[in-house]
Amino acid sequence: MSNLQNIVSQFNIEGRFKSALPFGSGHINDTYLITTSPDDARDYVLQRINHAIFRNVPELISNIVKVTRHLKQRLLCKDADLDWFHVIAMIQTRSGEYFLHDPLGNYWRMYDFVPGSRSYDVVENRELSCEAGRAFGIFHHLTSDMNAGSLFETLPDFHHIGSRLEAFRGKVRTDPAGRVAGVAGEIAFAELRAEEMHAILRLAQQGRIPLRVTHNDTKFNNVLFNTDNRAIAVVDLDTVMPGYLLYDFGDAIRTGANTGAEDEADLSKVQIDLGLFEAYASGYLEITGDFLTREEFDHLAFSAKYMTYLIGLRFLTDHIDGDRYFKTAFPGHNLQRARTQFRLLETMERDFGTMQEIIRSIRI
Ligand code: GN1
Ligand code: MG
Repeated sequence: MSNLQNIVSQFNIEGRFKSALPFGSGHINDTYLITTSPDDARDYVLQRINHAIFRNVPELISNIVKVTRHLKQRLLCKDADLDWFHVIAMIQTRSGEYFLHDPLGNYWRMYDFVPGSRSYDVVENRELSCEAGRAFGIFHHLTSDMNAGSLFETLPDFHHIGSRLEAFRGKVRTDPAGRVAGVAGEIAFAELRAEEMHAILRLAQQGRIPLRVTHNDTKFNNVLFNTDNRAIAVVDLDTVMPGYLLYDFGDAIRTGANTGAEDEADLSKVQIDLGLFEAYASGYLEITGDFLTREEFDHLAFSAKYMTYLIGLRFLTDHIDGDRYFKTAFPGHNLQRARTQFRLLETMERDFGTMQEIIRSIRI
C-alpha cells in the first residue's frame, strides 16, 4: 500500500481509494485530489500541513472547526437565503479527529471535494471577480457575529507591517544567500514605501478598526466556482484567525483584479484592472455594506496597495533568504513574484485616485 493510500485509509471516507494526484497551486502545503471507487463515491482533497510553518496544528484545526460550525449554523437560518453557498466539510479520522498525526511526524487532513467545482489562478472576467467579492463578503458577513478572540492566532503578526519589515531588514543585513547585491533596486523600492505602509497598523493600534474573524489568504484561487461560474465556497481556512477586514479585501484585489498571474514574468501584462476592481468591490460591498465601518470603507482602496506591497516584500525576503519559505518551481521564482507584485503596486499608485473614486461611487 502506498503511503498516501495508507494515510487515506485512516480517514472515514466513502468508497475505496483509487488514486492520488497533486492538486491546486498552494505554496505551503502538499495537496492531493483523492479519487475513489466506485465512480459515484465521493472524491476528496487530502493535505499534508506544512508544520514547519504551522507550528500548532491542533489549534489551527480547532479554528477551522469553530469557524465552519459557525458558518453552517448561520447558513441554516432561513433568513440567510444563501442556499448555493457551501461550507466544505472536513473528514474525520476513524478515531474521530479532524487531523491525522502520522508516525513520521506529518500532519494530514481531508476535505470533501465538491463535484464539478473549480478555481482559477487568473481572473478571466468581471463576473468572476464580482462573484469572488460576494464569496468573501459572505464569509465576513456570516462570521461578523463571532468573537474573534475565541480563535487562536495561528501565525502571529501574519500581516503586521512592523514584523515583516523587521524580518526583511534582518535578511538584508545578514545576506544569508549572497543575493542582496543583485536586488538593490527592489530593496530601494520597498524602503521608499515602508513608512506609508504603516497606515492600517496605525488604525488598528488606535482602535479605529475592529478586530474580526478574517480569512487571511483571500487569493482568487481560494474561491470555488461551480459549472455556471457562480462562487460557491471559499477554501483554505488554515489562516483563519483574528485580523483586520482590510487585509482580506486588499489581498483579494492583489489577485482578483490583476490582469496577470501572481508570477507573470512579462511585466507589461501586469496591472490593476479597474473594471475587475470595481466588479470585486461591488460584489463584496453588496454583502458587507451594512456592517463595514466608515474607517474600513475609507481604506479599502489603500488596502489593495498595502497587501500587494506586503506579499511582494515577503517574496523578496524569501528570495534574499535563499527560498526557504514559499515553494518555488525554478531558480529566481520568488524574485519574479516580488517583481510582479511591485509592478502591480506601481500601477495601483498610478490609478489610486480612480480606485478611491470607484469605492466612493459604489452605493452601500
Ligand atoms: C501562501 O500556500 P498558499 O498559496 O495558500 C501564503 C500566503 C500568501 C500566498 C501568496 C501560510 O498561500 O500568505 O499570500 O502564498 N500562506 C502562508 O501566493 O504563508
Ligand atoms: Mg493558503
